[in-house]
Amino acid sequence: MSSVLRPAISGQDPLTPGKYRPISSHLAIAPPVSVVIPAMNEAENLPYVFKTLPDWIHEVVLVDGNSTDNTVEVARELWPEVKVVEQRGKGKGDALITGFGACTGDIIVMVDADGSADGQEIVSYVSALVSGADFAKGSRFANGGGTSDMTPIRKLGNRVLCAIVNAKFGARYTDLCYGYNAFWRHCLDKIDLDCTGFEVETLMNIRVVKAGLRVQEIPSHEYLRIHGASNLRAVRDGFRVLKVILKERSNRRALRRRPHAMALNSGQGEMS
Ligand SMILES: Nc1nc2c(ncn2[C@@H]2O[C@H](COP(=O)(O)OP(=O)(O)OP(=O)(O)O)[C@@H](O)[C@H]2O)c(=O)[nH]1
Ligand SMILES: [Mg+2]
Repeated sequence: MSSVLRPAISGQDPLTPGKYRPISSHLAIAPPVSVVIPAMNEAENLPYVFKTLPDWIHEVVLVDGNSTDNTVEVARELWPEVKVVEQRGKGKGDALITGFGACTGDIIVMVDADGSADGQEIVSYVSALVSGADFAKGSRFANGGGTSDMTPIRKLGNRVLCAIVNAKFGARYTDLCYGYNAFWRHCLDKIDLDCTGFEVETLMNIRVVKAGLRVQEIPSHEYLRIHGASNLRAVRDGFRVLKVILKERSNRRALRRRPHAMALNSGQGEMS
């Protein structure tokens, strides 16, 4: 009689199940998960944010944007192991890039600090990643998603900008400017982020497509900001997003005109 050896899963020894941690009643995972929270004067909202975070998270990285309230103290009180990073530059994009650099997990999840994101959804994002996606992109407009926070003007702007990205980059997104996303850390090497403001999510969404990464949308519900005022200015930030789209588009054209550069780029992923 011949014995059948089970293949190792992702290079792990299947006989050491202790490496796998349960993240739901039906799923256990091995990769450590880091959660990055950009926060500027969000002390009042942090109790709601931390309350929803699952206890199987490997680490929480809070990027403080020079808050003048007690954001950092409250975070430390609520999650004593929190890794606090002080932001040197300005803007949400700058904060996220700083936070990503401080993460030690294999999977990184981006969560806003205003109470609009439900940490219980993280399991859906992580499930998609361990099932084969490179980038799990939250969507308020995919079936099952929703928003209690967006004004009609923001919805319209997001829809138009999303349609432009789909048309110009061959994406099939249902949402564009949404801050709840997750990805394998190796994606950062392929998207080389370089922006400072709220356009960061758009830049990520465009670059993952350009890099040929596997993107899966995750239906997500955005709740109302609980306390405090929005840092986003719809018209100003809408134009910043448009500027990023046009810049990424012209970079792509420039690459097409330079076959040598195109060949080098295609080694990192296929441009659609
Ligand atoms: N560290 C840091 N965090 C920021 C900065 N700007 C915004 N944030 C955080 O980024 C997240 C999203 O910002 P919001 O002001 O909620 O923007 P929004 O979600 O588009 O708008 P509303 O939810 O409608 O208020 C929040 O957690 C903010 O605290 C910044 O310059 N530095
Ligand atoms: Mg918000």
